[in-house]
Amino acid sequence: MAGAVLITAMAVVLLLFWYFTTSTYSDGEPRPIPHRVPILGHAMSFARDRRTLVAQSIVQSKNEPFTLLIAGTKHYVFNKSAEFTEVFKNSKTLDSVGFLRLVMRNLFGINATDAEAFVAGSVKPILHDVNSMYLLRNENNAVTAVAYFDEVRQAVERFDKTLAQSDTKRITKDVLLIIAHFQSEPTTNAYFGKLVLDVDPKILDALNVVNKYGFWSLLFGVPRFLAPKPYRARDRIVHALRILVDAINARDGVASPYIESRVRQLLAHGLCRDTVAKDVLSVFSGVHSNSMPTAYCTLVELMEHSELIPVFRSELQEAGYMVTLPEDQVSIFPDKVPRMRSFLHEVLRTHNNGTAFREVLKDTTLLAAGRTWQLKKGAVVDLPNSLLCATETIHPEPNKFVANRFLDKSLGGWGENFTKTVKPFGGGVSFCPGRVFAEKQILAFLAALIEHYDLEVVTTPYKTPRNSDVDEVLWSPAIEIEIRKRT
Ligand code: HEM
Ligand SMILES: *[C@@H]1O[C@H](CO)[C@@H](O)[C@H](O)[C@H]1NC(C)=O
Ligand SMILES: *[C@@H]1O[C@H](CO)[C@@H](O)[C@H](O)[C@H]1NC(C)=O
Ligand SMILES: *[C@@H]1O[C@H](CO)[C@@H](O)[C@H](O)[C@H]1NC(C)=O
Ligand SMILES: CC(=O)N[C@H]1CO[C@H](CO)[C@@H](O)[C@@H]1O
Repeated sequence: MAGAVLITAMAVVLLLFWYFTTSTYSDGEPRPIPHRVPILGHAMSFARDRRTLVAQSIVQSKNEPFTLLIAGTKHYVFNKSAEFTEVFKNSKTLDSVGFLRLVMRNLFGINATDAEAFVAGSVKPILHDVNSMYLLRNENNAVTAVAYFDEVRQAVERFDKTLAQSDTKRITKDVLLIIAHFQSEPTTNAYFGKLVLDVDPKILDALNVVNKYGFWSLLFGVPRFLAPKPYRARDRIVHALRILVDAINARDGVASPYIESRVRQLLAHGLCRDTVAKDVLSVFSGVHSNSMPTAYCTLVELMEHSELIPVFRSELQEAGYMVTLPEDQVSIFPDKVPRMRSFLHEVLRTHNNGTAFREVLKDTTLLAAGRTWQLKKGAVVDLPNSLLCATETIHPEPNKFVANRFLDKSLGGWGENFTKTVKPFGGGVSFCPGRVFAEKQILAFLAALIEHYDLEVVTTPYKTPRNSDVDEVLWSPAIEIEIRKRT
């Protein structure tokens, strides 16, 4: 009897709780997708497989924007290009400040006061200006690009020596290690100077540990004793970068003009060296954590479409790659290799797994694609780029890998424009400022490999990673490639 009363009482409490915590929706909001579990809503399926959940919801809502309740927060999901553009434009009230705060504090370990200055205070404009000035302005961007092309050349020379000394004149190497040697180490030297790899030759391995074991646990603030590995790896990187900050503070010519300027401005602004080292960590992660997995997918896709290797080689020959000095290669990458460039963007499109987030800071009226939406303060806007990449009306035959999709029609391609449509680099105020370098970085890496070497995958069978998220690539089974000098 007492048991029955208790159960009834509990049921009443639960129902009241549910009633008071169930979100209500006004007419102008995107329609909610019904869920069974109160408050948590779609949280479980969102965590398990976001792509499928969103795709099913789109079908259910007949291609209209919709709302998913996730752990008590409304997520408005849009997937039309015009809606993306409008959301990006409303950057005053639709902003990712909360997410960025989490990134600065938890992922990079910057203290609360300083993190606030980075995401919303006086440091924000400094970073915006230094990024625009050095990463986006052509003449400045070219300085680091040239340093990188020369580092790639040196990496080829070093590898040639090792190859010549080997008995069989062939070396089998894991794809991750190929990228470390021909792309990530050259990038590290070009941006941060030789000092960093001198101080810690294993610093890139430490970044892989952070990305493989720690990205989500660090981001969500899992305590150190539960995830000691990524915390230790992060400390190790910050330690090396702290030495770099000291060196930049003491003398000229230690790192690229971009990094030197960034570090000096932050120090002059009064930030302590520890915080500045952690800011350099954010750039260190920025130059590697998206480019490395993209290069990985690009190389593996090229192995699968090996008929393209001769096509790319003749494009490179026509561009004069082998007779062009590193300081003149900015004229080649990306403009003189349109076929390789189209291929890279098709890899980005087909392996894109990203969602851009914006928090609704104030009630906002959004006018997009001929409709008006009321977005309520406290909700989150989700822009799943990965779905845009798979939309038929934007990219005909979206499930087909078309190497020439982004090649001009006059050159026999499909003539799609990646800057208009594909959004692997995000958009709006957080549009990746590294995108100009990223293209040069990956194209020059690929060019050096195919021009100097014959490559053959020796792992059978092997599986191309489904997406170019860094953790996906680091967790996927190793692929080995045999490398021989091209004759
Ligand atoms: C294929 C390579 C790359 C991809 C796909 C990529 C993608 C992205 C995306 C999607 C964002 C925006 C995140 C958001 O909206 O919250 C971003 C931000 C950023 N990226 Fe990249 N990135 C790449 C390479 C690079 C490189 C090489 C650099 C540096 C040279 C770089 C530097 C940055 C920085 C500094 C930000 C932060 C911008 C800000 O919020 O102010 N990225 N990247
Ligand atoms: C939204 O995404 C789905 C992919 O799941 C696609 O079929 C649909 O056409 C997209 N709608 C628009 C308007 O982009
Ligand atoms: C955070 O670091 C700054 C130096 O960059 C220091 O002045 C400040 O006191 C620190 N704040 C906290 C809360 O530890
Ligand atoms: C592609 O689209 C972008 C942005 O809309 C535009 O600036 C650029 O000129 C276009 N390129 C071509 C080749 O149409
Ligand atoms: C947003 C998105 O598309 N996420 C997907 C990324 O890839 C993993 C597995 O490869 C999926 O489970 C996610 O849904």
